Amino acid sequence: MNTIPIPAALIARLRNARRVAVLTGAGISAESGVPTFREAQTGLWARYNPEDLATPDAFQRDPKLVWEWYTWRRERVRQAQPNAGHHALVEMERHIAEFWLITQNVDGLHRRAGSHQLLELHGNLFRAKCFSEDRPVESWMDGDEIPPRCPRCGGLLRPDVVWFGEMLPTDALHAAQHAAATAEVFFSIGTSALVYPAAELPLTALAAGATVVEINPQPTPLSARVTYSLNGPAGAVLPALVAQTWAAA
Ligand code: BV8
Repeated sequence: MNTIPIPAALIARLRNARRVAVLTGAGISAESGVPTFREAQTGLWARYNPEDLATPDAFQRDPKLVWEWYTWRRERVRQAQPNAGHHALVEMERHIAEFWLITQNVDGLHRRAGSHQLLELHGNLFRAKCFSEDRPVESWMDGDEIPPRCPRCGGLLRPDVVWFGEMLPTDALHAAQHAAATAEVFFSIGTSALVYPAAELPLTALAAGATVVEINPQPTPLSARVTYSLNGPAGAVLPALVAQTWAAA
């Protein structure tokens, strides 16, 4: 656990930090067995590019196909468990006075791990809303009609996630932008830093003078600009960082 060396200056910075913000992407769920967003999809879905399916046009063209893609993803996530990276962020939250966990993920694994100060920028796989009314439904029955119908108006249900070309939930986005602008330390974990406006958040933190830390086994467009680049899987780096910062203290 402590094998991964965390820079001493970062440990000291974290120990004195009051305001910390974390942005996560699909990479933090990779070690839970949930494929990342841009990883080659498997089985039936191998022939589709996720960015072509995660759009309102794709749903209007073929609502059944898009709804079944999300059903497949819900099943994958149901079989998954939060991993050591998710749990390390729950521990980090305990040590920081003003902590925000901003996620692009729609898998709900941070909530299942026990994170509280959580902002879901792109929605959640396990919620659905009416495509016509754009209003959430409490629950739905997976029957023979796919996608299921809205109990209020009979319109088609869709996953309550943010598709490409759609606005992010305003409250969550504004809270995330404020967290990024005021954080003393900002983490970008398991994201390719390609999707906007989420990818803007670490740049906002940098511009405000925060210490910015990237955790990713691969380089990203952000890597050259961050204060610290920890090149490893989140499930190993985060527990080491939390142990070396707070357990030893
Ligand atoms: C919008 C939900 C505007 C659905 C998703 C500038 C400004 C505003 C918009 C744009 C802009 N430029 C372009 C746009 C359009 C677009 C965009 O950003 N396109 C990109 C591709 C260029 N943005 C939008 O459309 C956004 N909407 O801004 O609307 C608007 C304005 C006016 C009026 C109307 C609208 C909406 C974006 C949200 C799209 N929805 N998801 C679903 O999930 O089905 S985004 C999707 O990508 C996922 O949520 C995912 O989280 C997100 C980002 O991907 P990552 O999480 O980074 O995952 P990825 O697979 O890419 O990378 C994984 C990383 O993990 C890798 O780096 C890998 O190395 C690393 N990794 C692997 N293993 C590990 C690991 N890291 C750590 N540990 C490991 N073990």
